[in-house]
Amino acid sequence: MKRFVVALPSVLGRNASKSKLLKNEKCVRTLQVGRTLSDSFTDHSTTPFPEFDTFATHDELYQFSLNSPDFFWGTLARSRINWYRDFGRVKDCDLTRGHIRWFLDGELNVSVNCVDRHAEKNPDSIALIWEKDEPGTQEYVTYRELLQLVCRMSNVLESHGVKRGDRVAIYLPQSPVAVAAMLACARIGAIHNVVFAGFSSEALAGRIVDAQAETVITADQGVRGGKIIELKQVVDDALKSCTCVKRVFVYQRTGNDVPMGKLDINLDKELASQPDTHTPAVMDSEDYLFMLYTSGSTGKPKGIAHTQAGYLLYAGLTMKHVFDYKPNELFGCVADIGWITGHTYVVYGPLFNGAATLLFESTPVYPNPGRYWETIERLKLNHLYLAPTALRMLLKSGDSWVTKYDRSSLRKLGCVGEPLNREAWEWFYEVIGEERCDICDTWWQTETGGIAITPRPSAPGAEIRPAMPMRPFFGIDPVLMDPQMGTELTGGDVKGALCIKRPWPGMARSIYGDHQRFIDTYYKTYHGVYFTGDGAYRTKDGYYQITGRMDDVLNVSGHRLGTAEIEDVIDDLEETAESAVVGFPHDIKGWGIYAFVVLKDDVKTSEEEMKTQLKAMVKKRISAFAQPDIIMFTPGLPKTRSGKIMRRILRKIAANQPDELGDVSTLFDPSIVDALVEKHKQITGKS
Ligand code: 7RM
Repeated sequence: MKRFVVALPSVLGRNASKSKLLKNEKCVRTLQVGRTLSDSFTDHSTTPFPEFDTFATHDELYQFSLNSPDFFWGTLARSRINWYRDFGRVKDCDLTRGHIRWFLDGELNVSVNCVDRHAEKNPDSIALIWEKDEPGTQEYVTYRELLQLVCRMSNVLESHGVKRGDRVAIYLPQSPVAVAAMLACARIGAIHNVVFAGFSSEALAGRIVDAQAETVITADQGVRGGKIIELKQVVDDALKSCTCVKRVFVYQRTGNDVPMGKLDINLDKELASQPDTHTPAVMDSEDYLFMLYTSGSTGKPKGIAHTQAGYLLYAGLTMKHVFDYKPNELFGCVADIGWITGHTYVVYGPLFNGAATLLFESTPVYPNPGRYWETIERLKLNHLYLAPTALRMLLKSGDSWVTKYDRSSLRKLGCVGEPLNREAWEWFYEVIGEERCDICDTWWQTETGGIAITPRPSAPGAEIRPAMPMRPFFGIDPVLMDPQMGTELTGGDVKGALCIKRPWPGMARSIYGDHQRFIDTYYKTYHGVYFTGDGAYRTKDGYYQITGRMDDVLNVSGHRLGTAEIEDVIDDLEETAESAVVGFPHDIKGWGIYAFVVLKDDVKTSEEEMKTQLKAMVKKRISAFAQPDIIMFTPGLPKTRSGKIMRRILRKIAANQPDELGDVSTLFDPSIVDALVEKHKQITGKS
């Protein structure tokens, strides 16, 4: 078995001595809730909730979680988290003010809960399976090795002056070093701000500046789909507009030469020179653990802030119970750590439970569309959690890429990010899972911290219907609101705005640096309940199906994008007068991006040239996945008399539904609609 060695054999290795591990006993002894780390919850008995074995049915326990949330969550928090100091009140929440506090005055360390306690009990069990870009080059990291790496990383950060409460931007490829960087921040009390390593330098800069991060952790280069990604170069470009950054740690992923400047520090060398033990910081339950940027309908992406204990508990519980994780199983969430799915189901959820978790560095189609299935055969993964967009893409390549590999190790399958259409669901169930594995269509958001609606857990053998997340998780109380009346819709067979009525431990606490925006975005639309931004349908039997976003947020291949973000870039083209971006249904990506662009008078540049320029600008300012699929140059946009763009009309045109435009008489200039329909036909060849 190949071991991960951070390019230096001395850092980690099989022969790490036991005495070194014992140095970490310091933190074991300071636990004040009357037990050692080894007593911690790792029960995997036949009953999933040994804490509540008096409840006969799933439904009873679910009802109890709603009716007695303090007892429910308090019990689980005590049994599953290792605390330095027990908490007092279970919660203190007032959603009208976006005031959310869980496990008050409790003290803990998240990295100790994710690493130390497992390293003590099962030092040689696998923590990370690094599925590197090249098939067959995987590396394994045990809990002992992960602990040593996290400790070294913590010492590196502290020795360079990174302190509790500091924001640390992480711009790294999927790798053990990236996981260790996140956990080291947690260990020393710094707040990590992971930026997906596919974002452009401007997007990265915006996130560094908004967070006022003094520290950046990056790599020389990334490797994905056989291609080199110049990560350090992107950071260098970003730093031209960030004056707050004082140091940049550079991990050698490829070891190729990259220019090093005066802020740059060789991370590999630093790691090698630091001791592999470290005394963790004692954190309050409600100290920030991390922030993660996500797109909304207006303005710049928001730094969603999560705290320590509530997030950790919710990540751990959902990972274990939604996927029915059993000890020694290999868990494979193929999301990137740059997204919330990677935070919760690659890092915190699995490690909290002492699981072996996959770090997938490659793409679903490298070197061919059999990659996922070949990986499953080779690594013998028991769980696979992926995005519908990947499934839809692979479905098109045909069954033979799947069936030529042995998938008998698979036990549970999950997906997240966008609605999973019926065809893809059936392919997932029948072809991938050979009708043997439950499919969990999991609905949740950056803001919810973890899975909120999902078919499992549920009563043994309970039905799973295609293409809907169906049932709320424990403690989650979904409601549908009438968008016109602002009141709750009751009963079945209704559609409305999906809200969640009661607080749960994993929910976001704030938008970093702008609590008012947090209240305005999530708690004002429907007074005092959390508004998700999604619409949903509730069936007669009370099951939930997500109908899509109700605001100007697009979900492209599972990436959340505000239409306003793209418009901002388009408007910066010299020739642009104004623009409107909408989504249109797309076979593979879920949604495609359609940009309507009004040009200034007397523009001489050719349309082709401007299209190329616009795409390049969007790629540079946001990312490649944000580039419009279709750009239409138009003399005007459909506007109301008050000047509001009627996006509904643009959406219909983009979706090839000119017959369903509805009433256009309120438009200032209704004739513009015909012009748009005509031009759309020309561009797409569709009527
Ligand atoms: C985890 C994640 C959140 C948005 C959300 C929805 C959409 C997510 C599903 C889904 C239909 C699903 N976080 N979404 N899961 N739509 N069915 N199972 O994706 O913050 O990046 O996006 O994604 O619109 O609001 S996210």
